[in-house]
Formats: sequence, C-alpha cells, structure tokens
Amino acid sequence: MATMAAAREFNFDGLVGPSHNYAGLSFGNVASFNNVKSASNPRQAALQGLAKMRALAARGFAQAVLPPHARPNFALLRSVGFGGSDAELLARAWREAPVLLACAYSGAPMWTANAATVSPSFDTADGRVHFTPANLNNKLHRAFEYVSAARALRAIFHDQRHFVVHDALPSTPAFGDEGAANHTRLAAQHGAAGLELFVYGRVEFDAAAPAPRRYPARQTLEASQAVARLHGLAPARTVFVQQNPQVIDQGVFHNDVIAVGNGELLFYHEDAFADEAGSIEALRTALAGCAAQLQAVRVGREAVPVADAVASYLFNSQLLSKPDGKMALVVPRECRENAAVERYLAQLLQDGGTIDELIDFDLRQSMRNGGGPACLRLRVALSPSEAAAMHQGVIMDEQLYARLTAWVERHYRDRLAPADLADPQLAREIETALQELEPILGLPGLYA
Ligand code: SUG
Repeated sequence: MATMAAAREFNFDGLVGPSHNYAGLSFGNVASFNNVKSASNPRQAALQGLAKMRALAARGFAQAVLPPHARPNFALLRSVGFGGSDAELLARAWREAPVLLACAYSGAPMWTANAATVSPSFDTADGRVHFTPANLNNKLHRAFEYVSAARALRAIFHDQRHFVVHDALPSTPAFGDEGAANHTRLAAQHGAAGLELFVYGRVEFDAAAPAPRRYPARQTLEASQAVARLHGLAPARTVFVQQNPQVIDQGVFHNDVIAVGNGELLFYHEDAFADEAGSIEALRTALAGCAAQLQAVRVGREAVPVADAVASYLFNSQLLSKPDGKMALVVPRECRENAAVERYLAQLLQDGGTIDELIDFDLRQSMRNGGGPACLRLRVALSPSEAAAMHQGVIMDEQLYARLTAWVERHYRDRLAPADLADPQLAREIETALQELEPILGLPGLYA
C-alpha cells in the first residue's frame, strides 16, 4: 500500500518526435488552425521541451520523459487502402490524400496530458495507480495514439503489484476521451486521498444538455464516468463538472486551457465552467471530505478576457508544489508578452498568496500547435515504493538530458514543410533515430 509521507508528483513530459509539423489537423484549436502549412523546426521543438524538463529536474521537481511514437503510422495508411512498398505507399498518399499522410506523420503524442488519465493509488479502491490511455477519437490524427501510449505506459509501469494500465475506452463518439487534459486532482498533499475532478464538454445521452455550436466538445460525461469506474474512485471524492460550451467555441478545446489545479488550489477563469458557483461548491464539499480546504483562485474576465487566456495559454500552466508549501506557476513565454496577462501575473505575485513564483519557458514550437507547458506533461503522483518500481531509465537527470540532446542534434531536421512528408528518406531517418532511442531510455523493443 502507498505511504502518505514522501509521495512525489512526477511530470512525464513528451519528448517531441522528429516529425513535429504544422498540418492544421485540430479543428477547434485556434493555434493549429492559424499555423497550418507553415514550416516547423522539429529539432528546436525537441530542444525546447528538453530544456523545460532539465530546468525543472534541476530545481528538484520529479521529472521524467515519455517517448515519441513511431512515425509515419504505416498501419493507418495501409488500413485505408494505401499499399505497395513503403516508398510507393508514401508517394501515393501524398498525391491522393495529403491530409491522411499528415495524420500518419503527426507529432501530437508530444502532448502527454492527452496520453492517459491517471489516478494515484491514494485515490483508488485497490491501492494501485490506474492509467486509462485516452482514445482521442475526436481527431483522426490522434485517434490511434492510444496503441503506442498504452505500450509505453505498460513498459514503464510494468509492475502489476503497483500499476494497472487499462485499455482505452471504446473508440466511439459516446466515449470521447482526451485524458488528463480534462482531469485535475486536488488534495491536501500529493500522497493524501484526494478528489478527482473530471471536466466534460458534452453529454452523449442527453440531447437537452448544453453543447458548443461552433467547435467540437471532445470529452463526454460518459467517458469521464467510465474512467472513474475503471479506476475505482470513491463517488464522494469524484466530481463531474461541465465545461462552459461558450468557451469551447472560443478555442478552449480542453479544460486545461482555462483551469489548472494542484494541492488545494484551483486556478481558473470565471468562464471556465457551465455553472461556476455549483462547480466550486461541489469541489469545496468534496475536498472538505478529504480533510482539505479549497483555495479557489478565480481570474475574472475584466482582468483577463478569454481571448487573452487562449492566446497566452495562462491556464495551460503547471502548478508545482515547493517544499515550503508555496507553488511555482510554470507559464509559456507568451504570458510575458500579453499586456493583460502580464499585469495580472504581477498582481498575483504581489498579493502574496500560495503562488509566489513564475517560471517561464520558450515553448513556441509547441505553442504554435496549441500545446503549452501543461499539455506537454502527464502528472503521476507516486509513493516512494511506486517510484522505485517504475522503469528508471526515463527519469530526467543531467546525464539523460545530455544523451537526449545529442540524439536530437544527430537525427532531427531543423525544417519540416508540408511537402517534406512525401520524402521517403524522412521515414528512414525517423526509424533510425527511434532505434537509437530505445537503448538511451533502456526500453528495448519499444518500437518493434
Ligand atoms: O490535440 N494539437 C493538439 C494540442 C494538444 C494540447 N493538449 C492539451 N491542451 N492538453 C490537439 O489539438 C495540432 C496538430 C496539427 O495541427 O498538426 C494538434 O494536434
């Protein structure tokens, strides 16, 4: 059983893969749409992500890495009728269906907040850590990520005495599941029983429930409930809340673009939820049942309009607990460049509350596809024995940082334009790179 004392929350950041590119595949995600068909820089993207991991690890935060997925996804292309040799198949897909080719090359697994929903052992009925890989079925380019995500999670969390990696939910609209991007845990501390908050965008089996009109709601209530059941969560400590459909229509495609929680603190925008007062009250009550007290840090629309929250990704930040009980807010550099957000953050620090430090990173390569600091990481709170039982080769330290950086510099291109996906050499380069990654992470056969 898990012990309470020295549990730590690990952040598993996605290592950006060699095919990171801008294909405009995510309808409803404003940044993805705005940067469609511009050239990306996969090398810089990976180095920016690694720099974040290294800096946070050096600060003493528990940091690990999740591997990129094999690309292109030949199985996807073959399943929709492209055949022949790899080179023939790629050439024909480029000619006849360039969007499908872009889907097969997507670097989206880098946003590991969407890899799975995770419930720590402190919350689950059987005292094990539960993972449900997200089916991401709202977007073709992400709808097969769960296959590789489950494989990687099972390789890292292989010890079944401590960990359960479920299958993804049935991949049908009723069970649209986007993983931890719509899930937050609040607790007195990482190692205490906490409340798990699931934020859904629509209800499949209630035609009268509010829903967005312009952009899709990717997460359903039915999916959130299924994950809570699979994980064996206690109903009194599980809260389901509807996202405000109007903000989905303004580009808030995941709840983590408008709210983030850690410890007893929920940092959120007043327009985040369909029923703000009811949602906060439900959280307050459930958290009181965990012997903890909700600290709601509410950002008003006069201070930060939703458009600025979406442009700056203020809420797609990481809230990290420090040993002195205070928290650091890890924000993308865009927050320092948005006048309203910069003003708000200066005031927040001046107020002298729990958040007493800002750490900002240049994550522009990821941000241009709608992925900020919080999208790039999957949180896994672990007891000391669980941390010791997971695969150790993915834990970030100076040595791993140096090896991964050298690997990126050896294999990644510094420019990827849409037409480059037709180049059969790119597929070979990626295959070579990923084969070399297996021993670096100590995960033989990961890409077999
Ligand atoms: O699913 N972008 C991702 C961004 C995910 C951000 N994650 C969280 N908010 N947790 C998405 O929309 C863009 C791919 C492209 O257009 O090429 C993309 O998939």
